[in-house]
Amino acid sequence: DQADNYSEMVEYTITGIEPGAGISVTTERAIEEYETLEGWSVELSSTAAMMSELDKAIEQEEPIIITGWNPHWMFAKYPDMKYLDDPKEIYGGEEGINTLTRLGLEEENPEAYKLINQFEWEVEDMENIMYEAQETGEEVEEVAKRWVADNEEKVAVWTEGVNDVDGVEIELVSTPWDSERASSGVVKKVMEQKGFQVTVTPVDVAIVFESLANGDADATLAAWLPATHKDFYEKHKDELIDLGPNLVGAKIGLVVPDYMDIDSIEDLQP
Ligand code: PBE
Repeated sequence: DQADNYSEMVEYTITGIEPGAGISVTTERAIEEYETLEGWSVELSSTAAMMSELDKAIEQEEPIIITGWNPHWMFAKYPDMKYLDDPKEIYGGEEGINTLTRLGLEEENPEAYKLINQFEWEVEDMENIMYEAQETGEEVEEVAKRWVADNEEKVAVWTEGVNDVDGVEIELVSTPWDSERASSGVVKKVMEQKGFQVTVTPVDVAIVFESLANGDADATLAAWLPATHKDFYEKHKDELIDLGPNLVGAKIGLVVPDYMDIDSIEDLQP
């Protein structure tokens, strides 16, 4: 049947992103757990490479299965796409993006801790920054700075009760995706306005968790939980502080163009 053809046409390959991403690890697990994915593999390269494969496939109406997520601009650019059902819930349900800090930050740096703890925003906020950067070609960090200037009311809630400091250094550890460039860029700017000196270091997800656990970094705004970064979180959860979601309503999964006549990971063929 049609699903047979799709599986063969994509050469039993899911088009993925960077090997250091949570969604890459999760996809390896999906391949292990679903009988319909037996013998499949995930091609790992980069988000840009995946997006250009998607671009080509859609242009020629060919089948493609990508590792997709929200918030991202992929659904703004290609609205006719859908998540495949995931009855085993390998990719989780609704994800949040959590804020984590190293042990001891609250005691050693209460002003920073307070601000970081008060940071929360909505999918729409993050997406506005990502779309604008995508459309104008500006760096996400530049758009994030402008967002801070344009959203004084939201920012005021995060800085409420936070005293100004004089050049206190803060090391935010992050990941390289646009979503996290947006959140880290925004919080960096807000902290700088309070007198902090902020460094944002983008690294692989594993390093985000390791550097918090060993105290090299102060905090991250980039932990996708409970599913995407589950393995890393489980490994290090006793060596860090989880301040809960700074954004709710994120999602990850396998995504296909609407013209593919399948709905579930279980419609694929081994
Ligand atoms: N992502 C975007 C990342 C987190 C942010 C879903 C590609 C991942 O670790 O999979």
